[in-house]
Amino acid sequence: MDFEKAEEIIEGEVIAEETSECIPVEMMNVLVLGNSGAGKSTLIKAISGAEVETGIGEGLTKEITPYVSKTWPIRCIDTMGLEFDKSKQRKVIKQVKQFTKNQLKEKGNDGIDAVWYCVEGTSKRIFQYNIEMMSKTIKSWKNVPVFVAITKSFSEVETEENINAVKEAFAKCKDVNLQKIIPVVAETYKINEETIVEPKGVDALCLATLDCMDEAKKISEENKNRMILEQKRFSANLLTGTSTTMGVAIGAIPIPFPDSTILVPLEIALTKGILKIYGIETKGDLIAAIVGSTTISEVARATLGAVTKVVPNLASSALNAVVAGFFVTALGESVIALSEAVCTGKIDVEKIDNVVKFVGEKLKENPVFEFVVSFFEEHPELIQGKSAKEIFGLILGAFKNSKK
Ligand SMILES: Nc1nc2c(ncn2[C@@H]2O[C@H](COP(=O)(O)OP(=O)(O)OP(=O)(O)O)[C@@H](O)[C@H]2O)c(=O)[nH]1
Ligand SMILES: [Mg+2]
Repeated sequence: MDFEKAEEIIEGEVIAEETSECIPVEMMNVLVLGNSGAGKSTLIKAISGAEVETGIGEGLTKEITPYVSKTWPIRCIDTMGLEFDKSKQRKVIKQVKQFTKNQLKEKGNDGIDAVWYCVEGTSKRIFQYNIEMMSKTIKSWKNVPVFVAITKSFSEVETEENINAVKEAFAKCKDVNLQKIIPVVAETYKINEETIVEPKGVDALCLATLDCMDEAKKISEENKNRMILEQKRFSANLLTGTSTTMGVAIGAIPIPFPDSTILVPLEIALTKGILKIYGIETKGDLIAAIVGSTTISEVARATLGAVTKVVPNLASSALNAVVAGFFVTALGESVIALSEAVCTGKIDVEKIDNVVKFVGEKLKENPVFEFVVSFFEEHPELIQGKSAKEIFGLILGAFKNSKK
């Protein structure tokens, strides 16, 4: 397999910034179909790493758009929702055909290699009519493998029920080459101030898709493992991002958070969620040991103390909120580092003392704390009259810029 890239990239398609070095030229073209709002674009965003427009409202995606993943040798083709409306359905079919004819085939590509059909896991309804419509849309690609992504699979207890419902609905549609049904959470889902559902299933969907394609079978195990780890890191960063926002909100109370337990449920949820993303089995005492470690609270206390000294006039709730946010970010990053060390055999998760020490060291090493203190010191004028959320955003933006 040729590992050069870029040659077959189609004009006008969106490519995530840092395409991995070893992406093979043989890119798989995956057509993403499903009803409007099912979560097609959100799924693509989680796989490609590119900016994809998502959101509420009827029929957000209007044009067929390809996105090349920065991790997987997959080009996801985003489409308009397959609505009940026959004319809209015809438009989708027309757009897809035009696209494959004009763009993919011209480049000597075989067209569509697989279809991801998105079914919303929360809707509790799978209409036969929609499956038939999808089947009609893909008729031109004889026997193309179809993967059902049960999107927004937030509830673990409903997963099996949903899988069975999809199986039942597809059993009546014999001409669809159904390969696998995979529950997916593409983006972190926040249930309340301390409960979050972490992303899942995205790597399983990509792997299953690659596994059914001859060309992709030639990808070395080493490259596959790298792709899986990259995808997991992406998901874990999404979870850390949501948790950080929650940390800022929770931290906005005047009691210094390192001395109270207000942030603990969120810290537990974040740690547990990241380990789960990486498929690391843990016993309850490991998470409690990480979150309860004295090094961790010392880092939080020292940062809060240093910041308070620098800007004594800023409301303590704002200070607390900002530091709490950065603390959650740093904890997330440390647990991601731990998970990768466990997955690559560098650390044994059973050795709790080593694990706690590792996380503590990573947390202490995180440059964000020093940056926060010096930002407050150097730019007291920038924070005047701003809310904790605004100050947090300002410092985070400056920190990201400083890393570039
Ligand atoms: N938290 C969370 N929200 C999701 C997930 N998947 C989809 N959503 C939300 O569901 C809504 C619709 O998602 P989109 O990805 O825009 O749906 P779509 O299928 O592309 O919709 P159209 O472009 O209108 O056809 C958005 O508000 C998303 O944020 C998920 O895994 N987690
Ligand atoms: Mg969309």
